[in-house]
Amino acid sequence: MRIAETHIYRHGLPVRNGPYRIGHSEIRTLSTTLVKLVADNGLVGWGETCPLGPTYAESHAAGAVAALSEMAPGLNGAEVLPVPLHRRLDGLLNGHTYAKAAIDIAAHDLLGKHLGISVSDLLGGAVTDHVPSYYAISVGAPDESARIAAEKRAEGCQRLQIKVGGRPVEEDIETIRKVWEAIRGSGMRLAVDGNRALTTRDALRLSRECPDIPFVLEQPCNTIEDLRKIRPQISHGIYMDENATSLDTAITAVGTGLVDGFGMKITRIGGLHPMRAFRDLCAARNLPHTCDDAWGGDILAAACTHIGATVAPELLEGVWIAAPYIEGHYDPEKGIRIEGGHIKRPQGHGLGIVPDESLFGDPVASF
Ligand code: 0XW
Ligand code: MG
Repeated sequence: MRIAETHIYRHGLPVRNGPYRIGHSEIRTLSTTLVKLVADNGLVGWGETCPLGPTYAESHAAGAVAALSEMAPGLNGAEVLPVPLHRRLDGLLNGHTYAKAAIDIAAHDLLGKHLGISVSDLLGGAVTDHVPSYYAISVGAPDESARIAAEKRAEGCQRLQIKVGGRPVEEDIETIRKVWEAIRGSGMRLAVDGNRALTTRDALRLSRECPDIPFVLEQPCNTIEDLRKIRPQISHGIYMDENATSLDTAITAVGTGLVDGFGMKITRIGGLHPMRAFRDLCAARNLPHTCDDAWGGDILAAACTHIGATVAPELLEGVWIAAPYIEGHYDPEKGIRIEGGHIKRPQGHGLGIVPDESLFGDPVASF
């Protein structure tokens, strides 16, 4: 099976009950980019990439369209098999993994449909149909954060992530303490995510002033050097997120014992094919990790859920999806939803969803 057509769409995703606040930014609306691959046998596969605005990572919505438009002419006739496809993509454009990921995801959707199996089967096989999710609490007032934490506890959520940074560290510490009081004894796991916004000074203070609270500190500071500096000085586990921009970086972080786990995004590492290798790298060193993306609708949510379903349950820190912040679904019937803190693994071939493409309007580019 080979690629015959590539179509690129842009679609607005206003943030429901926004803004979504993280250390460096406040998000009110996002623009996602969708890719439709049409194969020479007429089958269709969908992919998506949705940067979390222009400052979260080295990616942005217009950049996704430009990168995809740069690669698309060279995709006609390409085999829809991950290894040769990634080699072709790398021969068409250096880097830009967040754009290549949209093609990778569409290719997995196509291949699953062609073979009559799900994407999780393509990735080695699911170990659950009931994939745990987790909830990220925006940077907010301590009491409001604690109220949300109690609400998520009541909903059966198994893990919470508290966003910190971009304000006096005393407020972060008060928020962490109040959230902990709301979930203590529930068995819920806790991450404190700085999204690169904390100085090493404040990361150290936050850890030292909460020695009794068993959270992991996720990407507290901006650089890998910062993580190296604080690593020997704190007792809390450290997870890498934004710094893990490639398998190469992840291998070094794992091999040097710099981290205790990861928050990992499929589009940042380049798609489901490299994400599978990352999953197996973490399994080899018994390192927990998430299977997330920065944002995105049902296509990215399905992709994250499929790979998440293949992770050893004791290592899966959950699948974060943006569904709670998005009005409606691309697939009104099989859209990806969180129920009781879990996501049902999509059934059916490929991604297991059928986007209503009338939502996306006309393609911004077709090849
Ligand atoms: C919680 N997430 C997976 C979703 C937001 O994009 C931020 C991200 C994170 O952990 O940094
Ligand atoms: Mg994170």
